[in-house]
Amino acid sequence: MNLSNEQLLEIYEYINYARCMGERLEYFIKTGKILGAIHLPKGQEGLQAGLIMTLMDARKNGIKINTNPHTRDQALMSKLIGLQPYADEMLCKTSGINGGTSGEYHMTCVEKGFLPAQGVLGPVWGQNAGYAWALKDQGKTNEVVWGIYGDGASSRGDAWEAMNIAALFKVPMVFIVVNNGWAMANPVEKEAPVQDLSLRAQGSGMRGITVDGNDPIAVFEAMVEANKLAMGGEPNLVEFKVTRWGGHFLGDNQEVYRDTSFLKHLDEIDPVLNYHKKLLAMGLVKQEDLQRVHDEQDAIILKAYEDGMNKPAPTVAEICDPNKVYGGAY
Ligand SMILES: Cc1ncc(C[n+]2csc(CCOP(=O)(O)OP(=O)(O)O)c2C)c(N)n1
Ligand SMILES: [Mg+2]
Repeated sequence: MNLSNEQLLEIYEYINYARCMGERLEYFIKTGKILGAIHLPKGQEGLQAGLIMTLMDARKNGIKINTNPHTRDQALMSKLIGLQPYADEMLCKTSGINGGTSGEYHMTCVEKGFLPAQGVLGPVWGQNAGYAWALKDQGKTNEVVWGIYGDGASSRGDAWEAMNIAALFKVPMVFIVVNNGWAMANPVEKEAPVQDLSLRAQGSGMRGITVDGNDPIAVFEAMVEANKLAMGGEPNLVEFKVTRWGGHFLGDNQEVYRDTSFLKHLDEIDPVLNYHKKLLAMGLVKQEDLQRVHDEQDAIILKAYEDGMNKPAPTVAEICDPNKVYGGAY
């Protein structure tokens, strides 16, 4: 697929957006504005940019993406449902997408394609496959489901059952495995006997491919193809290999279980920097503009959070209202 200069620059915007999203999350957690255990996306921005590009491209072509973004997909989440309802929800405000009751992990908006997640990792792929099956039954041919899981979550037994059912009934679903090599403090070598988790698709007769998740262009190209196959009755799996720079969540001291010497050489592996280098070499961007574009994206995110700050929070009665809790947040 030959991408136009406009498309390459669109990806440039999204990769900067993803980086700024992570930086601002860290800032607002450390300043006490966002509460809870947040899983930072740092290092996984190439994947975010490629997925967002695919989402936007699908929308232009009248295709609806339904997905349950995984913990580190904050940039994708906000593009899926809109930045302001996303930021307000993160700040626990009534104007948030779920009235300030869901927190990051349980955000849901089926109308906008944000499917419910679960605190228990494993069953969500099954729910996703069921949703895709319903789409097929209802003749909704312009919709597809992305089931996004990490290497750890995709190693659960329920995940295999979901792949089997999806393949058997040829539902429009793409299984996405974000392989960052770690499930909390557990390395992928201790949870999987194979190097490429895409091999698992073969057990259900599905196509499985492994893609460099640091390269947003490769992600976009792989996902456009994966969507096409899935919507044509060939559910399939795409594994994206990425690097988790930090601990499992902010506050997790990964030094005690992981060799972090790679952090001294981030210049070599930083997906944002590498994408910048690519566009610089192509003459599409100029060195002196890089900081400005970063700052533009940062200003958009910062404004959303600042606007959200002064909005009202739900009352205790609202938070505890079971109709709201189970009606909005999963
Ligand atoms: C069934 C189950 N076991 C354990 C947990 C605790 N837990 C939450 S996130 C996580 C690690 C997930 O790792 P992975 O799927 O690789 O995603 P990543 O955090 O690397 O993005 C674990 C073990 C859980 N939520 N559910
Ligand atoms: Mg992982």
